[in-house]
Amino acid sequence: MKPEILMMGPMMPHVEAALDDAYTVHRLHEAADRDVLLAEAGPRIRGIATDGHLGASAEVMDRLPALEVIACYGVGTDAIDLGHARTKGVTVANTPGVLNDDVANLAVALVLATSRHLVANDAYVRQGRWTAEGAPPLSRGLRGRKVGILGLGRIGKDIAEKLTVFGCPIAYHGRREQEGVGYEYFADLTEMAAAVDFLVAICPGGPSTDRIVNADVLAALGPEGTFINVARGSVHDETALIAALLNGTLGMAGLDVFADEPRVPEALMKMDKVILQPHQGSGTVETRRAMGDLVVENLRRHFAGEPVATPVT
Ligand code: A2R
Repeated sequence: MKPEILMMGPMMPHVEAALDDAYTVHRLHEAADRDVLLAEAGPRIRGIATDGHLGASAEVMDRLPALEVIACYGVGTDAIDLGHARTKGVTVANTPGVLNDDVANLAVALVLATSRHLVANDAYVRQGRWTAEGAPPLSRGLRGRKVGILGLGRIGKDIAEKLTVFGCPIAYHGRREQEGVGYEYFADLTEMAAAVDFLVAICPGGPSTDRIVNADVLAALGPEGTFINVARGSVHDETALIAALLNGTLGMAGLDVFADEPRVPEALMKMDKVILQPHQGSGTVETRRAMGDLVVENLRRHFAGEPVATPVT
């Protein structure tokens, strides 16, 4: 008999096909009545396939007394109640590593696009302003402009390496200084913001980083500074961010993540000193396929009695 698993939302077709092949899959998003599905199939469900947005709440876990494993499509596990999973002895796996390159590339793209006014200048051409008004205001170069990375982990290190090639000195902030890392360390985030031209957030979401980029940090970054967030929308204080951009105490922003996705505040949509992306850090065909393969592999390993490839510890 195939093990039974719960799918929290739609997944890539190749992932759904592989999971259908190996398991009896209960699709929560397709259930006419979720309560009925959980009441009927809940006691037999041994695994959850989810993503970084849908996660897995304590409430859902409690409806699944035979739950053994949660496989998350994404590296961020802030939507999964990890403490509850631990208490229940449930293994949690995510998809770290395979998305580093593309998330880092998007961060670099946002650094380049903000500094060179890429989106505003595109509009400038399309609106006929180049012919009507002449050349637009000059943008800024990158060489020598310092980048502070909030969260120098797997992805953060890739961002640092890529931006070094552009001639950017790198600094970082985390809860501790890392051994063997040559970049300048700041124990205080506000102090780092005051010392850099770009602040790039790539730390996990969750309570410990909730609105860590607050009004003080943004003010320290300053009118010539740019804030880039490819981490989680919970990491910045969105009200403070909008205020700082509106009153000019912050220069620019490049945002791939928002406090209440997919809703983006109207105020941000109206500003041309902000570049907006619909949470696409890992959103390439290649990376999403690799993430999907890893979800399938983690579940396969678990049900074969092997340790998952990428456990969340
Ligand atoms: O604090 P440290 O030294 O453990 O450094 C980690 C840092 N970090 C924090 N920094 C400041 N305040 C915090 N409360 C805090 N918590 C964690 O974030 C570490 O350098 C970095 C996370 O690195 P990794 O665990 O290797 O994660 P990865 O794969 O780079 O992904 C980062 C995040 C995901 O959690 C998603 O939210 C997003 O990228 O896609």
